[in-house]
Amino acid sequence: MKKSLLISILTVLIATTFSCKPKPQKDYLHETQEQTAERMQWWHDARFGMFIHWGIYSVPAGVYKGEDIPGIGEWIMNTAKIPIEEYEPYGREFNPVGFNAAQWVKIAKDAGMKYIVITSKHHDGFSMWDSKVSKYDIVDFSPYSKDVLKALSEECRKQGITLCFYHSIMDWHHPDANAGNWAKYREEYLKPQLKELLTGYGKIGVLWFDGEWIKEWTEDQGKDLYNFVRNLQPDIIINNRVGKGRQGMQGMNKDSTAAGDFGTPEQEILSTTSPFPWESCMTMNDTWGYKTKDTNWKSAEVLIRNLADIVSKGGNFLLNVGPTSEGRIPEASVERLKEMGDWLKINGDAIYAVKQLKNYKEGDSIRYTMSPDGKYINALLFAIPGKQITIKQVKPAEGSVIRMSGLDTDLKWNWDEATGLTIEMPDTATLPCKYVWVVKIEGTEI
Ligand code: FHN
Repeated sequence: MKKSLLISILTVLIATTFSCKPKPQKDYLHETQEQTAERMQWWHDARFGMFIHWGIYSVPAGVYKGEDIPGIGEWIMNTAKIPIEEYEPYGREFNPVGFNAAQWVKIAKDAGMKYIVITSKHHDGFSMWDSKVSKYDIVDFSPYSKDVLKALSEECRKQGITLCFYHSIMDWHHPDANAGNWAKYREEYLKPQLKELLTGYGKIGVLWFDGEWIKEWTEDQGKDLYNFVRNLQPDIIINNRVGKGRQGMQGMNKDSTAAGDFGTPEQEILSTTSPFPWESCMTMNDTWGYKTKDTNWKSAEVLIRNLADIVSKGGNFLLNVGPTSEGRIPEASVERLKEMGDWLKINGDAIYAVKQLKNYKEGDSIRYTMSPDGKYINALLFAIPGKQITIKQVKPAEGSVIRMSGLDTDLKWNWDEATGLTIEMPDTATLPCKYVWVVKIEGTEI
């Protein structure tokens, strides 16, 4: 090749590679309903995910200067009014030598969870990965010095779990995260950090924003951030806290123009179904970040019923664990997750990838879901009050085989127009699980 030609090719290559012109952003805010549905299918099918609130707030674990600080653990800096110089030393102490990514992912997987959403940065501003635009991170600031998000991303890939990031827009530590310097913080810190997370850890399922209620943040900035994130990972799903649409803890949007792909009820479950996708996030005790003294655990029974209730209303359940500063998921959480996993091994058919019925419940103690092919209706029973149950909202197909999940005996049944469908229940001693029992009926909704 001639020298002059080689020089021209090299010049073009260098010019295109190092061009200062930013690539024009694609607008993802107006995709079609089909495009959105296709992008979100895996998430709708998944139904159950693990939320992980983990950061240097697990060091004080709810106690400051010997005093128990009320409220949620990850807010201790704010609640106890700890100045930055007194809070930073928790980062110097943070040394989670017991952290084992393989074990964490396995706990989620055995619980029947399909995705993990972990705090990359919470409101206290401490980054849980090796950020290039900050020294206030687990690698540069803490004795542990390892990138836990890297370890988790590799393990999630190995074990077939989708990794997702929680990221706080608000930041109590960064000097520019205030009204005067907000634009600088946003462009030179928030976005570069997100770019690191979205380019260094493989495919991320969901970007779960939070801290959007501060006055500096606007819906326009939210829409810009939505596009920024999707331009880096076009298939990613983004919650509605990217913008200003959410109405408090109820979590759903004020109007249909708000940015974000799903609503985020917090510590509550919608009272009915919604045409807009939603995910209910919830703690197992009363805190997101670890607190030594919070032992107010919900029972496995409550958690399993919550899952059934949420799924019958078309939502997802994002259930939180708050690991300790040593890197361990509290045993009480592990026990409950194990029970949920055992229940899902038997009854997962009534949870994963199911469709909604027109009427998701009958009375207070029956919830319904439908198999993906629409052939079966699952009645999720919160109680078995007698030897038989009668339900009015399902008409069985002729000759339908009706069974309880986990048992391979056919249940006797009778249907008539006036009384409905009466099904004989198995003997209590033979019930395959606890708390919620699934009866699978080939039939249609009335
Ligand atoms: O302030 C946070 C809180 O610490 C926690 O992260 C929850 C999880 O949804 N969200 C915020 C409050 O809405």
